[in-house]
Amino acid sequence: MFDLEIHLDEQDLARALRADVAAGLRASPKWLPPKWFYDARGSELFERITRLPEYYPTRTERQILAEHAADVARLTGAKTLVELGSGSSEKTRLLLDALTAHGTLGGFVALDVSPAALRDAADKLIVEYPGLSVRGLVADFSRHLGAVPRGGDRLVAFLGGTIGNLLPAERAEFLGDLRAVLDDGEYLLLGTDLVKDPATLVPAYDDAAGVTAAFNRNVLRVLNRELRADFVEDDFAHVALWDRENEWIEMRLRARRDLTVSVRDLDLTVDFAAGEELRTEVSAKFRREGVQRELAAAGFDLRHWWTDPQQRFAVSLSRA
Ligand code: AVJ
Repeated sequence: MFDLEIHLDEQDLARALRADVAAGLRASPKWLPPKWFYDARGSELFERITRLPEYYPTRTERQILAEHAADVARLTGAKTLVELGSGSSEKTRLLLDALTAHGTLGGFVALDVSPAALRDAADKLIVEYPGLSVRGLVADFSRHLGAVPRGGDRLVAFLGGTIGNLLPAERAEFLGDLRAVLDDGEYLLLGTDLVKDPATLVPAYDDAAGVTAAFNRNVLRVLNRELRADFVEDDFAHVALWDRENEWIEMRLRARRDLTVSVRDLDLTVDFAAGEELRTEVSAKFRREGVQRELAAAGFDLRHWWTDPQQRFAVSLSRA
């Protein structure tokens, strides 16, 4: 059984994009939120990133989940798995298998801004897990957590290190909101990329094949299509840098020369000086103490911390 609930329609998305672009391109320094990378082409480029030799997070998290999914099932005894920002729900199968084997699982709820991703994922899951009730919520995890159905001994999975794409204040708000929709004793499974040598970090965001550069520039195509802007992709260089103070990777687009860009649907003209940078993504890297502190501040008790042998990535299990 599959049911898709829309909490965010095309019009809401269009309105949010306009507001973000209007604010971000008028700001100094200029910025755009990373969520606008993920149209069909951007999602496809992200899938390719996850298979690059330099991009270790996806395969490392999968390895950790493969090793500990049975622990997660035993420790939580969850009846409902809720996945936030589920995308293709690929790593979810490890959890669904473990919870099915443990005998407790009844339902799966996937929340994502992309109805296409939810439909594709659900079509496969209902065949692979007969009897599982599958529900898709078209929603934004930073705005619609209230849409997650209550009850049912839930385990919320927020994987991939996506929490790192939120700024610290946004993270605190998100974790607080999530804790507020959970009952005492329910669980959060969180994937966080860890602080490590910039010689490993930077190539993960600036690969030799240029896939991440294409992914970064894809946001300009989204603006051209959705808001009738006239960005020329080749006018911008892909930049990935490690910010030591904040312990995050930043992706930027750097103007190769003086430019004037128009965004017709916003009646906006934007000047870029040669060398000027537009920030398109922050990807924070974490340490155990920081994760534990942020979770505790939101009312979560970090109970388990699992990593790979090289300590590149961590999956933690916390109790609400
Ligand atoms: C969405 C968190 C998995 O920040 O690593 C990949 C997105 N950006 N390469 C990340 C991304 C550039 C990614 N996550």
